[in-house]
Amino acid sequence: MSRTVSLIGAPTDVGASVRGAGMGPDALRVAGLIEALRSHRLDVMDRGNLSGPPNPWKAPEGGARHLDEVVAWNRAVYGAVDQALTDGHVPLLMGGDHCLAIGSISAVARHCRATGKSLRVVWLDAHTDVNTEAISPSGNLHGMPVACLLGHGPKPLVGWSGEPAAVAPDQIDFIGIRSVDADEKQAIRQLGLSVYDMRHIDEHGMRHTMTELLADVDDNTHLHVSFDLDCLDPMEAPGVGTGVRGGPTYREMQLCMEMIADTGCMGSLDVVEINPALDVRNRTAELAVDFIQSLFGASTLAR
Ligand code: 4U7
Ligand code: MN
Ligand code: MN
Ligand code: MN
Repeated sequence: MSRTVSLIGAPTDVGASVRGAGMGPDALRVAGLIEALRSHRLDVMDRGNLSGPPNPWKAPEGGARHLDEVVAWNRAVYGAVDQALTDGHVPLLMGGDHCLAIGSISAVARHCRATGKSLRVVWLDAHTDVNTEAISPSGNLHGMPVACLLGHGPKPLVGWSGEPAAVAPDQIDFIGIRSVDADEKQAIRQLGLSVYDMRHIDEHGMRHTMTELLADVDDNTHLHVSFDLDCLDPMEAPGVGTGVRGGPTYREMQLCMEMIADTGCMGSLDVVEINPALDVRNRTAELAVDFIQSLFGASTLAR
């Protein structure tokens, strides 16, 4: 794993209908992300914030809200993540809402194909984000990135990796799921997605769940982690727009992150959906900084 991390800020909430996620990148900086990573002897390059169109706050059209704006932001994200990977760095995308994973993971998928790496995506979220414009109850594109990456969803957001689908269903695993919409459930079954929902974690524990999920990760694996802060219980992480009670605890999440770090295979990361407007004294961004450190290999007794 490269020891240089490229921080890429994407300050937008165009994929959501709750305002505020656009302040996420600066909340992470204020919470000390750069200093924290440097304290673990990582080289950190802060690439600053990308720019893109403002949020027009319009109603959905054709089942999707702000499609043009979401395309524009994702184009910027794709370019920046692609550049970071070309430079041999680990891109850390600071959202912004979760629609940005389309550009981020499409760039990662293209890079993996070019370098012969096998891509695995770990989706940490309360939601599966596999709605399409045909079935979404909200029209919000932050609920559709997985569908787009699998080759479904609005046409302008599909095919960015150079293939019809950036990832195949067996390349993505979901952790922490506890809110899936009615038609989304059917899509999950049809696609055969691996969803480790909260019941699975309750019954088997985080350790067993992660052991199972990471079992076939090997030296040639590029692990991409897409971390939606609403994965956590809202008691821990109040600063999110679409919180759902009943999420993993702080300790369970730490174990999840540490087990990912132990593979040594994490090559890229999204940290999304932090909403400082709904937060309590930047607590959710500070929590995110704790977990990001663990993902990069910090642990209680590690130097
Ligand atoms: B997030 C939702 F209806 N499923 O599609 C939708 F419940 O990126 C929520 O995971 C999506 O935070 C949440 O609007 C998107 C809703
Ligand atoms: Mn999400
Ligand atoms: Mn979510
Ligand atoms: Mn959300």
